[in-house]
Amino acid sequence: MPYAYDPQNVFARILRGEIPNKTVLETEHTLAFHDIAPHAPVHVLVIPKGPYATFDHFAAKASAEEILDFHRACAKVCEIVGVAPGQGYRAITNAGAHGMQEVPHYHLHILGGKVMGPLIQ
Ligand code: DGP
Repeated sequence: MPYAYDPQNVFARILRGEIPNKTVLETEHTLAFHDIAPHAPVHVLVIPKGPYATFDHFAAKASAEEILDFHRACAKVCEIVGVAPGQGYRAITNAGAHGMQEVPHYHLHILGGKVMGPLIQ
């Protein structure tokens, strides 16, 4: 089955400028902004600008340039918000129903500013 993408999802609307965001970093292929409901003192979402629904969709279909840009942007975000080099952080992504993904546009959560606790609760 081909990968599907819903262009009405909230992050697509942020990318189109229809919903405001608190931007941390913007590059050619990537946008990073503060989560609206943070789970930690630092909670940034990093998203590709392209129409990718999940991590596996992005990893399978994005260009090498997009993938490099995304990961370099993640590293830069960690530096900007002061978690690396430093005390560290957690980077996670949720995918699909079992991952309890809420917004169907691939995003990496970067969480820090406190000890994060066990991964699985
Ligand atoms: P996930 O469950 O992995 O799909 O996480 C979605 C995250 O997106 C969740 O932590 C809340 C955040 N979020 C939802 N809507 C908005 C929004 O309009 N703006 C911002 N900045 N974050 C949002």
